[in-house]
Amino acid sequence: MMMKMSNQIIKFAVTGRSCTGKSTFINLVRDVYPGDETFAAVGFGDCTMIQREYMHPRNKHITFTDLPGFGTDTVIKEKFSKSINLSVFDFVFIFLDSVIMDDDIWVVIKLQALGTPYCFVRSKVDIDSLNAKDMGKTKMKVVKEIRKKLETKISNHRLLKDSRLFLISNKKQVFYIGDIGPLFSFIAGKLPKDKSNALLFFLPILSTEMIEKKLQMLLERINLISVGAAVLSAIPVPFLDTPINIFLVKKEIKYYIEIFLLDKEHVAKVPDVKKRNLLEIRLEAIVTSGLATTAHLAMAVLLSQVDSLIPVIGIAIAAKATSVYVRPFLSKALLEMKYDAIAVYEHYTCTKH
Ligand SMILES: Nc1nc2c(ncn2[C@@H]2O[C@H](COP(=O)(O)OP(=O)(O)OP(=O)(O)O)[C@@H](O)[C@H]2O)c(=O)[nH]1
Ligand SMILES: [Mg+2]
Repeated sequence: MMMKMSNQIIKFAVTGRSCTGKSTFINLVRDVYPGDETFAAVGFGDCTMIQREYMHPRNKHITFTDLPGFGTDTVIKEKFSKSINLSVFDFVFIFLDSVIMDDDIWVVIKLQALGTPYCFVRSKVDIDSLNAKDMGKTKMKVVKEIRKKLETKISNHRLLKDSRLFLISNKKQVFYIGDIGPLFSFIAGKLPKDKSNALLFFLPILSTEMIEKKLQMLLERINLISVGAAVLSAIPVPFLDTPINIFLVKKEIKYYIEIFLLDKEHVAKVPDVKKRNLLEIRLEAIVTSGLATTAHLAMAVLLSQVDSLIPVIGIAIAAKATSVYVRPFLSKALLEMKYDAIAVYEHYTCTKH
């Protein structure tokens, strides 16, 4: 499963008018910051002049191609058309300004002909929200109005009417205003299952909804890992303390830490993170004792004896027992880590403020 995930090739492209936040978005979804090697330059318009592919820092098969902003004097449609092959992409984001321009429609027609999924994105809703007060409106009202205006335009247009629109902010602190969660749920629905799982695995946590989605994906994985552990332990060895089980479970816990951003750096400043102890080098000891408390000790002794006495019966029982103990241990760890992930997310995005 893990192998499958890291081998999935997913090619995204981001296109749209200049200065609509494309490069900023590409940095956001890869969780890279100024100074990082693959940080995409952002600016004040006409910033990205040539097509460039940016790899996900933890998975080189997931790429985001930053296309030059069109609709400016320097980047004309014909040039775009000649030098850019839209057919290679799995999904295309079309970034909008406050209005939909002919160039945007032109790209949609191209993508529809190719059968490539796409959506419109309008970024910078945080700026609109900030201005809301001056207009005597609430933040939510302003966002609603922008949505209504653009959606009316989309639904009234013969070629655009099935297109989806997402309003987002590229600023992490104000995610709670926009549609960043629904945007990625939409994309996941447009990709084949293996690709959408890979995306869920490698995307940074951009919303609490995403934490829930990651959790569901990981719970599905537990069935596989516990079956995997069971199959491995069916080689007649005492089941509970086999190094293979511990190794697998430890590896799985390490994935959770990575996916839920519970690594040392992220949790350092966050209060109330319960699973902090999992970060220590004692991970193996924690996993071993965790599994031992889940298992009923007398049962364990009995089973390991059966195992050596009657190998065939032993194999079946030991395999079953392992999956019975690994599954609850991992599910419990995962559920606890979910709450920690929410605490970390809220700490860094200030959703409570
Ligand atoms: N407040 C706010 N600023 C944003 C947001 N997205 C982008 N910006 C800012 O908008 C400016 C333009 O962003 P870029 O990411 O360079 O835009 P681009 O679409 O890549 O522009 P070109 O490369 O010229 O086509 C930068 O100053 C960004 O910091 C957002 O969601 N909120
Ligand atoms: Mg750019």
